[in-house]
Amino acid sequence: MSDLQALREKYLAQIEAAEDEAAVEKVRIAALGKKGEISLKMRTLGKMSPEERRTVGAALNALRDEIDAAIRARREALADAALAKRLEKEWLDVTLPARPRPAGTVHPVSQVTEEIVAIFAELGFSVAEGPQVESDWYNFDALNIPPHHPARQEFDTFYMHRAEGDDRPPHVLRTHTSPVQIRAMEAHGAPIRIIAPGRVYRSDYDQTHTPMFHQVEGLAIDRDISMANLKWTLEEFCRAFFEVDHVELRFRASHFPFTEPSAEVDIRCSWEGGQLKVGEGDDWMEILGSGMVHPKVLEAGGIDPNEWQGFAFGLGIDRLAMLKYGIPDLRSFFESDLRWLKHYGFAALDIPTLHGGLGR
Ligand code: 2U9
Repeated sequence: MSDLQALREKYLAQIEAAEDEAAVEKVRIAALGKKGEISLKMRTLGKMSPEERRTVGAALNALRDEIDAAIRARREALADAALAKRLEKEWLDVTLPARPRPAGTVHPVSQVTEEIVAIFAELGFSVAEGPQVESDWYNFDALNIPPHHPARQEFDTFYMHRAEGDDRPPHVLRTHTSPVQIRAMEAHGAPIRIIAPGRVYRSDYDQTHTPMFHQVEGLAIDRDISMANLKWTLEEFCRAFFEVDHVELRFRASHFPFTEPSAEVDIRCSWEGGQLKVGEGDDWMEILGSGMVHPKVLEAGGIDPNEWQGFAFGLGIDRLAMLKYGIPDLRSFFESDLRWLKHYGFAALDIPTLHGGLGR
């Protein structure tokens, strides 16, 4: 039995001293492998007397189990140590801020368009869109601006080139989004409540004019719509857009070919220290044009003016963006200067809603 004790001590010491998996395996083979020392000893049991076999067999089994358990424990310890060593090198600091990624911004015109759409959606208006190249009928005639009417000159229109002999009707870059509303009237009839935001074009360029700019026009047609509905709608719009509880609007008689009567709308404001405040003060600022849709325009859209009437309005999105966000020069809007876009642009997730707040 004392040689078993010697074997036990020898192998347990070797297992303890094994520095890696290969060394452990070597010990396992030497002790418990097919030709291992303990396996060979087990084979000698057959030649023993039953008495001896029982005691030596039990002792050998116990020794084999003990060495097997020691090998397993050593393997586990080596694996734990290797993992600990790896983790020491491979740790991550999950508290580090993410690497900054260059992110684009939402242009103020897009942001303000979304703000306006959100407000009018709440008031029951749908968004309508249409082509930017229009026939002169949709852009002018249908809006009660016949050929040779002086208003055609006022619009500084861009005409599309037509080759000699091309007998298609003249086409223009739309000078307002009104043709979108004519098309919507044709397609859906009355009643209708829409806004038409989009790009429009006029040949003009200075600090407050660019040849391409953005408009929103609105149209509400029903059986008994009046200027009172127009006034309430525009007041609600201004309160929501400028984010103030109180606004005061002033309607000044004006003239547009497509509305009768027509009014330009001013909002009460102050300009203290160059800062615009809406709803208070002694100044008035013109913000939009409006009126009751001219019967001839209803007719052009296929709507019977004896049965239906409605209001319309138009406003410049770019100018509203300048006013709301304090942007001084309109021309800078379309220069694609990345520093300007970074400064005045909006975060992509800053989506305007009435409940979540419209602006910054
Ligand atoms: C239809 C009928 C009537 C739209 C209107 C205005 C008055 C107006 C200007 C505001 C600033 C253009 O961008 S701007 O220069 N617009 O003053 N627009 S009424 O009237 C319509 C539109 C469509 C079928």
